Amino acid sequence: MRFPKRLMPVLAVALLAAAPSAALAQRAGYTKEEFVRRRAALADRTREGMIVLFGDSMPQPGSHFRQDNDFFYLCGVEDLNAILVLNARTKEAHLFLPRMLTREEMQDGSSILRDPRTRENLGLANIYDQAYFDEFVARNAASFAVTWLRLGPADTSEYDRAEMASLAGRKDRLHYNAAPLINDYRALRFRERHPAFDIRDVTPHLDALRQIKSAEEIAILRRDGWLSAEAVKLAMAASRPGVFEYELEAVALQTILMGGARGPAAAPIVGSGPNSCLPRYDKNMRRMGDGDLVLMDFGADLDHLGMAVTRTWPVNGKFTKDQREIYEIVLAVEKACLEAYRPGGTQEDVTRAVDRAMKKKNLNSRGLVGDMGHFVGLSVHDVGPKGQAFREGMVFAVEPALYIGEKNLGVRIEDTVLITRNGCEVLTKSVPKEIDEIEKLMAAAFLRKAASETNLSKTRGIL
Ligand SMILES: [Mn+2]
Repeated sequence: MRFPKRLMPVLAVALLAAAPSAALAQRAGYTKEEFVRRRAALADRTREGMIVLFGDSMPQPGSHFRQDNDFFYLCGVEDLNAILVLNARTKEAHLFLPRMLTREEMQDGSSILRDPRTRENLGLANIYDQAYFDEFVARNAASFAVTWLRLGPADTSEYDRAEMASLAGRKDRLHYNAAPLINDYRALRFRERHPAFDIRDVTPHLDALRQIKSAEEIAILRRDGWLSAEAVKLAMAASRPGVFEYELEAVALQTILMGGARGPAAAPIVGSGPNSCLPRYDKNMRRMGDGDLVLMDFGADLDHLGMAVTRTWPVNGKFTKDQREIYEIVLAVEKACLEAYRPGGTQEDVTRAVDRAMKKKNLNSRGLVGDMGHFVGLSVHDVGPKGQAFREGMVFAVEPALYIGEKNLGVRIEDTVLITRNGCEVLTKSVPKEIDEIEKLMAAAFLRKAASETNLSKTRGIL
């Protein structure tokens, strides 16, 4: 039996009353054209076949729903359980969404499926009820003969694909946990249902596109860099002996939320005293003592883009001789790294710059740990092939560190930089890192406790 093709899709959309689309309003920093350009660029790379990408299906407990990075990158849709199909030849994009029950709509508000402007708003060819997906594939089997799925792991706001895969490996050490990740399961299901299709991996193409930031992304990243730096600066000003680590986290969180961020991009790290030597410590429950150093690693999730900035400072506002010595080494190394971040530069150039900086101080770089750099974008540890030369539009976090456990003395200094035409722009520069600047800021804060409240008003409504 043959149905007329054009009647099949359940396009109730046009018949229903217009409802404001919350999902679109959230994307303050992006235009429709941005998503159209991204899809066209992906289609240009894959050239043939259909690209199928599934959106996230579960809300994150205790926080706002945050869409899968690759899915968001291609269409900006924040609804649950969406599927995007992109025809690589015609560049037409089709979105599949679940039809919500009346009861769900009364509680969550209606989805963009209800909004007759959605197709136009998102530059899509069609919006279909999700229930039509398998039939759509079957009807267009010739176009799907080559199908591009994401066969690599999904990244998150905090972890890149490789980290997600290794966390899954850790989870599966206990065989009772060994269920496949949802992304792998979907690829298996699709392959099982369509054994004749030539299934290819779209992940490397997504990674290649995501590593070069667009003008719209750069504008958001600049705001995010300033906002995240301001958050750490205010936490610095709020530090004094007797204050708990989580109080600094609270100051930073308030700052970014007031600036329109949806939350932190990664779990905030505030490690004082012995905790400053644990690179990934994020319990943040210790009361900070006189004479301790505190290390804070923080970044906002603003318009779906992350940020990374780390500073280390003395809780009482004054560096001791030991602290100063270690801090100056890490600071010299960080500055040397930043010099090497320019178009055409490589990781080897960064290593050489670090060696030169260390030699100047009659030290070798053996004690230095931590990544010299990682991509930043939709994820704080963003995707992208490692080991290439730096190119304009790439964004990196630079984060040398020294941890001296026996002295409870860990120092990390991290800035996020954008590679520009002839060097790099430090997006997180507004939080001090020079010793005298830090000491001055903290002395002023001690004198004027109200400083943090006054400064906080600067971050309001920056969107
Ligand atoms: Mn980092």
